[in-house]
Amino acid sequence: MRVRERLLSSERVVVLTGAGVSAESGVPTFRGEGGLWRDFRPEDLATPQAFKRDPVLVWEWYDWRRERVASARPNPAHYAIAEIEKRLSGGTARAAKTGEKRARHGGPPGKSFTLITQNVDGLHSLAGSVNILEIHGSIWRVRCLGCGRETVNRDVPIKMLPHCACGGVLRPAVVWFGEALPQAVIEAAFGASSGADFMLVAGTSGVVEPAASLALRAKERGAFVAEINTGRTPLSGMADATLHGKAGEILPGLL
Ligand code: BJW
Ligand code: ZN
Repeated sequence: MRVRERLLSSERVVVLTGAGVSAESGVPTFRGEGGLWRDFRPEDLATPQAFKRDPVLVWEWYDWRRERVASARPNPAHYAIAEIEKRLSGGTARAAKTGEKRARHGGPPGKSFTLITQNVDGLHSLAGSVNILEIHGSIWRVRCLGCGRETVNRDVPIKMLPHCACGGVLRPAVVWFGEALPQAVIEAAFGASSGADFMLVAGTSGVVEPAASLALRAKERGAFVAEINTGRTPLSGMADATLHGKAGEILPGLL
């Protein structure tokens, strides 16, 4: 069965996305040609130790990225993913979360859709996706190292060095190397992956854990796994279908 038919006839669909999905919006990826890790070392910028050593340097890097993301718009890949959610939930994407529209308008019964994203840019929400698990946090949220409070902050540029009302230093509310992912979010992601009958893995290098294991879990539990990527990844070998090319070109074709 072709990927498109599989997708639309599946009952519990999970989409796992990575930086490649935002590449066509002008948001730089991490690895590969033009990737952020070509010019910057992750250990200097994306670890708690780096922030402790030089919080201004780390914030300057995030400020630069926030500025780029602020002017980025969702691309056809983001919109196609939002449309998949909408179709599976029988109406608006919001119905996927509330089940309301499905109940009222008789959309496909018993279908579920979960978007698991490693991206911190918020472009999936802007495109209309609703049931989203942001497993690596959000570039638009900050967390206080003093009181632990997490808030939305959309200032571009952000005031250097940002502080909380309690006097504590604020950090980006993203997940750095060596840090645990938000427990409830990663548990929900493993739950959805374990129960999926179809998983679409798009635009991720599949090298960062535990994100990559979500695809392996879905496969282990019997899901059909399809991958969309411009290149091969460590997940390509186990995928049931690999669609080679740009997410913004392939995804709309699945609808
Ligand atoms: C296109 C395209 C187009 C391009 N269309 N495709 C097991 C084994 C080995 C190591 C570990 C392990 N378990 C844990 C680790 C350590 C580490 C890890 O995974 N290291 C590996 C890299 C070796 N993991 C962690 O540290 C994680 N934490 C953890 O496990 O904690 C344990 C713990 C438990 C309890 C207490 C304490 C600790 C945390 C990982 C956090 C990752 N953080 C980052 C930064 C987020 C914030 C920010 O954005 O600044 O997340 S790193 C970066 O990588 C970012 C991304 O979300 C993530 C994944 O990258 P992604 O999305 O795959 O992007 P790219 O650029 O790598 O790939 C893009 C792909 O798209 C490519 O394949 C292209 O071909 C493709 N593409 N254009 C389609 N148009
Ligand atoms: Zn505080």
